[in-house]
Amino acid sequence: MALERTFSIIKPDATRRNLTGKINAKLEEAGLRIIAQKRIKMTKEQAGKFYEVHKDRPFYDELCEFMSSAPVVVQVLEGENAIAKNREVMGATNPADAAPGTIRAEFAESVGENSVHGSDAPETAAVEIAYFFSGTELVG
Ligand code: YYY
Ligand code: MG
Repeated sequence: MALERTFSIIKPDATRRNLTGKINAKLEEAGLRIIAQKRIKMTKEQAGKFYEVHKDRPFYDELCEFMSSAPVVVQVLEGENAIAKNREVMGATNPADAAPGTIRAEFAESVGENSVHGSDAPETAAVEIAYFFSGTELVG
């Protein structure tokens, strides 16, 4: 398979606990290359648009509050099968179900405050990357 790109966020619970480096080490050890990265603070509106697909879910408002509560690190990851590989290294959404050694198993605090986001498909990866980065910021 050719190189693929995916979008990742190190979430507020993780930046608060100073875990950016530890999470990046896990991504890199899994063979993912961080080809773009920046630390930003999202507005609630920005988080709301990013997570619009979940707008009718009961956790939506809390999720948008949380994602705008502290800085996040937005990233583009590149590698063979990067979307699936990142989902694998992230672990399950609920840390109680996440496989040992995964980012969420080691660092997530709860299903809501679960340390990382990762795109789930090529179409969402493309949209999510373009939401935060311009083409010239991606240095593969
Ligand atoms: O892709 P992933 O982050 O693993 O899960 P999603 O089902 O896309 O949900 C996005 C986000 O919403 C999740 O990371 C935490 C939050 N959330 C929640 O707070 N409570 C749930 N029951 C499900 C998801
Ligand atoms: Mg998702």
